[in-house]
Amino acid sequence: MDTDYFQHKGIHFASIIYSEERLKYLENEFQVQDDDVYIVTFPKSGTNWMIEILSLLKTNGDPTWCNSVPIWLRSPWFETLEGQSQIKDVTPPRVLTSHLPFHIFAKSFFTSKAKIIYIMRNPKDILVSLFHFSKMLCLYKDPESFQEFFEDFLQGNVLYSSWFDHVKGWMQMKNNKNFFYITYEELHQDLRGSVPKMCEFLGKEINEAQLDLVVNNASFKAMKHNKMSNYSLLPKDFLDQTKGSFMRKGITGDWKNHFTVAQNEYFDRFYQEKMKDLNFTFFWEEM
Ligand code: PPS
Repeated sequence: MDTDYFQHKGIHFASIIYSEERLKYLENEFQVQDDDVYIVTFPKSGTNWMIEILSLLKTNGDPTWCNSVPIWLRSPWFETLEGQSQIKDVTPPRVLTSHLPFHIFAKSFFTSKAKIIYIMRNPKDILVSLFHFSKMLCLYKDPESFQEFFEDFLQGNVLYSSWFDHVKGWMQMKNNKNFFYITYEELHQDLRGSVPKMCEFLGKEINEAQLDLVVNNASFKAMKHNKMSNYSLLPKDFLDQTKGSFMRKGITGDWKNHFTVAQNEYFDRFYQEKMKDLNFTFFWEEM
């Protein structure tokens, strides 16, 4: 990690879009509202996909809002410096987005009626997605090699640090009624079947025609072509999409095209060791 990063309570942040002061404020003073919904993820888990789904649910599937307002204004990033002013402009009920780990999330959430939707993804695919993303995003040093990035990811030497700790931290909430978890892989396999589960959690009623609209308008193809959702409105010096695409492949199992047999075996050993005390079988482990 280079000098533009700082550590806050063991987690790596980039000074350009975060500050220690704001992180402390969010943890200790920010007032979560009872009707807030937070989309929480480790980076590259399907965060923006979920923002699009929830945006469409808000409009009963009508894509006008998604097609006219940038995704980061529909659901501002909770902990970024820019998010600070954007959150103030959101009309309640707010849907806010965060990559924060459990141990530094807003304390006021835990005494509120607000809800969290936590999305997880096979960490092998996250690693690959983040590797490509880090070549485009100014917050990252261009990785020297896939092998170097592979090791950095396992050691938590990336923004937001360890995927393993993030998931283990948040999954402590798995039996809490205000916490809903789902995987990228489940969304990918059956979006039409997954959306009603989210609606039930959110207390949202939706008919079949509206469900069709949500599913169609939140598809990879629709989002890739929507300039409000594909981050093409961001300046090139922040996100350089001549080096790749934010909406890159949108598939499961792309790690198979990147990992060597040795890297895969090493990853599996590392994963088993790190996750053994969680006692939980993830959807991608059964695929
Ligand atoms: S970020 O930067 O952390 O906010 O990224 P995040 O949105 O969490 O994850 C980006 C990956 O999600 C894929 N994506 C989708 N896949 C399928 N369907 C839809 N609609 C969709 N929207 C986003 C996106 O392509 C990134 O994954 P990769 O593997 O890089 O393609």
